[in-house]
Amino acid sequence: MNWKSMLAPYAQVVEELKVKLKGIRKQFEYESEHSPIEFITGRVKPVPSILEKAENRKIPLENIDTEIQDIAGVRVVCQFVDDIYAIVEMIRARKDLLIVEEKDYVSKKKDSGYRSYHLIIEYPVETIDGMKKLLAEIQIRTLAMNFWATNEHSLNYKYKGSIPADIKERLQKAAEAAFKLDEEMSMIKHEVQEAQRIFHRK
Ligand code: 0O2
Repeated sequence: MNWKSMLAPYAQVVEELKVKLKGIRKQFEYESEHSPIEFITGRVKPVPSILEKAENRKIPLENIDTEIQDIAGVRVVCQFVDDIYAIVEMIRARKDLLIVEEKDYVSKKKDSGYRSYHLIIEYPVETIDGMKKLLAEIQIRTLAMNFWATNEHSLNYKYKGSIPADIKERLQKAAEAAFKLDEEMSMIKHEVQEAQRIFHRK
């Protein structure tokens, strides 16, 4: 497998999605309105992670482009839980991509404690061999959810997927605390947004 040439269009998808999502953030900024987007990151899944996922799920290499949906991944991080749904609606209304699957781990967390909203999209990208429709995953989450997921991801890496029970318990508690933080911040959302508008105009 020539990984470099296989992954090049995915890198293009990540870059294009980042530009487009950053465009949304900029437009809100110019309007001096609260932007539902705090920051955006993106990555192409590293080859060892693609191979590991393919092996764990018994996916033949020739099928990875259709069966591994997050080779191209973009993450949108927001301040408030409501912002997540606002972004989902904005993405739903777009004509330059198609949502093929939605996973709402915001209202229904995963057993690990993980919360995030996942959209699997089909995105048309122009390549030297013509247009290709590739799958990509957009993860949308709050700053608190992101903090939790980043730490849990590091621990999972350290313990190779088998986090000790006592740490798992702490993580569950931390997930609850992050959830509570999001709930509390939602209660004073308008205050915070007004303060930030004043700050932004200065
Ligand atoms: P990496 O290193 O981020 O690329 P499914 O078949 O739907 O059950 P699938 O296809 O893995 O599972 O999709 P899912 O559940 O939507 O998860 C895809 C990605 O979401 C993961 O990619 C993580 O980025 C993130 N994610 C899902 N569950 C968790 C979790 O419990 N903790 C953390 N920290 N992240 C999670 P990868 O490939 O696992 O990892």
